[in-house]
Amino acid sequence: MTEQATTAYRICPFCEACCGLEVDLEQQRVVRIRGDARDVFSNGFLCPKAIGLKDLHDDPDRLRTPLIKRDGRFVEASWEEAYAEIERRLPPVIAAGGANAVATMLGNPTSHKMSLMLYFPRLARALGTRNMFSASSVDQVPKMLSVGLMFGSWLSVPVPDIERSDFLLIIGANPMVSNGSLWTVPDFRGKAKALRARGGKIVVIDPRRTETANVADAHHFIRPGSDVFFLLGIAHALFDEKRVRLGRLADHVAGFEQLESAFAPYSPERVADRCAIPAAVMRDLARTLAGTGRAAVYGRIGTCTQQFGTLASWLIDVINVLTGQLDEEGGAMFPKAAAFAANTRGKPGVGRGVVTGRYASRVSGAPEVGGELPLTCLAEEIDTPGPGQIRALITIAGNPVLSSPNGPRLAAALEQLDFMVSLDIYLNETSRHADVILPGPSPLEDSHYDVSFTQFSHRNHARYSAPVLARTQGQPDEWESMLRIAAIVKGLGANADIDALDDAALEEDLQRSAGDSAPQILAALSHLRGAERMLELALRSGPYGDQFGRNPGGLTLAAIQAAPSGIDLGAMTPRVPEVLRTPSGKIELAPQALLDDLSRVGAELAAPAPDMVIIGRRQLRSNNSWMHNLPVLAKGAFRCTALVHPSDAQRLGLTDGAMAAISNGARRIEAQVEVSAEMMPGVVSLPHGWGHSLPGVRLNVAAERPGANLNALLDEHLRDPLSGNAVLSGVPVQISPL
Ligand SMILES: Nc1nc2c(c(=O)[nH]1)N[C@H]1C(S)=C(S)[C@@H](COP(=O)(O)OP(=O)(O)OC[C@H]3O[C@@H](n4cnc5c(=O)[nH]c(N)nc54)[C@H](O)[C@@H]3O)O[C@H]1N2
Ligand SMILES: Nc1nc2c(c(=O)[nH]1)N[C@H]1C(S)=C(S)[C@@H](COP(=O)(O)OP(=O)(O)OC[C@H]3O[C@@H](n4cnc5c(=O)[nH]c(N)nc54)[C@H](O)[C@@H]3O)O[C@H]1N2
Ligand code: SF4
Ligand SMILES: [Mo]
Repeated sequence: MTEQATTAYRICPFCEACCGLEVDLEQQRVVRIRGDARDVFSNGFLCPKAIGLKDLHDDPDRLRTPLIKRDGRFVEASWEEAYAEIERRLPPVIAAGGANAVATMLGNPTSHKMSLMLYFPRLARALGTRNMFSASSVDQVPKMLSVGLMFGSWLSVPVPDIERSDFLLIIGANPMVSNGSLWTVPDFRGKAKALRARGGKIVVIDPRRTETANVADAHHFIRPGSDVFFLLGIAHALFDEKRVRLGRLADHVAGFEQLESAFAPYSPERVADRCAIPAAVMRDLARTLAGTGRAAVYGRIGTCTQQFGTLASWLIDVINVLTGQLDEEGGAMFPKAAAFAANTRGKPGVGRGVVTGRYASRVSGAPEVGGELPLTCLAEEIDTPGPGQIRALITIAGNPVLSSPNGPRLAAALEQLDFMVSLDIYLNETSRHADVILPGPSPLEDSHYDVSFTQFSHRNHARYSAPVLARTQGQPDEWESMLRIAAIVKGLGANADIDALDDAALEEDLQRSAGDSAPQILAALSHLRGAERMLELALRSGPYGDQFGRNPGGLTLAAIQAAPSGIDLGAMTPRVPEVLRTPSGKIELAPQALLDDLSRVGAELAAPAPDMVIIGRRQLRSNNSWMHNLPVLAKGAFRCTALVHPSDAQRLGLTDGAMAAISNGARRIEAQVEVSAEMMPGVVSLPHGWGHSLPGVRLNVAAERPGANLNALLDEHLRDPLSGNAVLSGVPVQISPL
């Protein structure tokens, strides 16, 4: 080590596990990345992706200056030129078409960037458009909706208390690879091992025998898209066998009386064929969940991205309630985040709840959910002429051309826009359509606090990362870029005083939330600006905060800054009824919209299984669409393969390693076959986020092995009608050898 050697600490921004990393530096260069053994939350765990932070920072393809498209080609530009171009072209679109003529699309990395999370609402308010889209509607909106209806806020997701649990039923999730989702649980492997070592059991329900199934006690194949039947079977069995016990929650639930009759038609024996899981398995699981000590049901992507996503998400928590496992130690519990959680604000125990459908999308009439419209409606809103048509788009850390069903239609639609801005660090499949690209700083040059994932963490904690490396001259924070665009939209011009704008917005917020104490609080925050100032406000007024002096010793930003490995805030504790924000102050077990949707289930009960259906999967050395350009992750065996069961391979004439055509009506892709007994017969699995062979992108490493785009095959019209979430799982396809 040389004299200049230092160690810095950074929360990994690549997945929801949010591991604390130790970054060794020499002369402002990263020489080593390890898990931070002293991290109060992740205790030294890391996965191979973390090492990619260095490659990302050093990636010559990562954008470091804005790009402006001139005569069809991108040229490097200064920040002033880029903002000037936005000022020249965006306001006329709004003047001509109104606020809704501009759409926004928020992608997944937004949730890993404090700056984007905290300031997008400012930009959205300035724009005032209803055309807001995000990756949430190809992901977790069904869960947000079900918990919103049941518990009163969109992010009140119960998570398994894995360290004290004796039994986990994991449905449509592969935390061994994904490292957990809507469940921030670094080192799932270690925690699963510990659970089993103390005599606990894990059961996995998945159409593929996954890496998680391999560390579980049992695995059952399920016909894709049929989780709702399986869950109804379990719920039915709980009533049928008189195993329902509400325990402490009995006083805090509403709608209980309606459940038994709602589940009556779905005995395990009746749904078994439909979901391809024997009735005895469902009955046995019902018994185990109700009878063993502490247990939790957890479901993720597989249970959300299907036509009954909201119902399946709801039933998971209904079963947790009916078995007496919700809000109990070792069951499914509510985290209590140190900052930003809606379920720690306002009056405890009661609230306005959530509503949907305050407006609908113009073309398909899809209801608004959580202030957003389904991402699968974006293309039609652009390419269908008429009043209210989208004419400009701002994408923020999103790559919907690869991540959203029927990407090719969306790509064509983006070409028709009058103007497009991408806040993105790459010139990729989506940002190539932009007129201006504004790159954010590398994560190593950026500070961080997990605004979202502290709300899903299996243990409460507060951790802050200061920038590890100095920023390139002139590189603004992403919150500044968003405020600049907001200023332009408000007619204040590209050179508006950003600090003054930031102050005014915060003052307005405080006026609403703090009333008379607003000036005092503002004064107490005056040493900070931007995202840090909002963080300080949220921490100090949060559930562990110092309440601006009223709770001496409580949390402040300075306190967590002084603890580079974080502050532990303890295991989850029971929160019902305080956590609830429903108008009734109860857990709504039987929201009418969900009961009504059961009629769709009844109609589907007899639907025959198609010959072949396609599902997705995630991979350890890959992250959605955007990490295939990092050499350390891209190396090794080719991963964008279509897994098929040996019996299907034989029947369809498919050979391991050979190419196959996969088609869905007129849509067709070509992918490399991998024959694997881990697949359920009749199901093919292909990862999403590949297909880096489109012209005009600057992803030199990814282009070497571009892979196939699963979403070029999927249908943008297939949605869960309640949540608007895309159907990505269980779509019928044909496969033949090339
Ligand atoms: N068929 C199928 N499709 C799926 C899924 C599936 O399971 N199957 N999964 C869905 C899910 S769960 C998700 S979350 C979505 C993801 O969908 P998206 O969010 O649209 O896609 P990502 O691949 O995460 O792309 C992230 C983009 O952010 C950029 N980026 C990365 N870091 C930064 C940064 O710091 N600042 C800025 N401004 N930009 C940055 C990247 O360059 C990239 O363009 O995909 C969905 N699509
Ligand atoms: N390494 C890595 N980690 C990631 C990501 C990544 O791309 N790479 N992406 C991140 C993102 S954005 C998210 S949202 C999370 C997702 O986190 P997870 O939900 O854990 O992700 P997956 O690994 O896709 O697991 C989904 C599982 O559902 C199964 N499945 C598919 N269809 C069905 C079905 O109809 N029913 C049932 N029961 N199962 C089904 C699939 O076979 C798969 O094993 O992962 C995050 N973490
Ligand atoms: S598990 Fe997720 S957060 Fe942890 S090191 Fe890997 S990518 Fe980063
Ligand atoms: Mo996601």
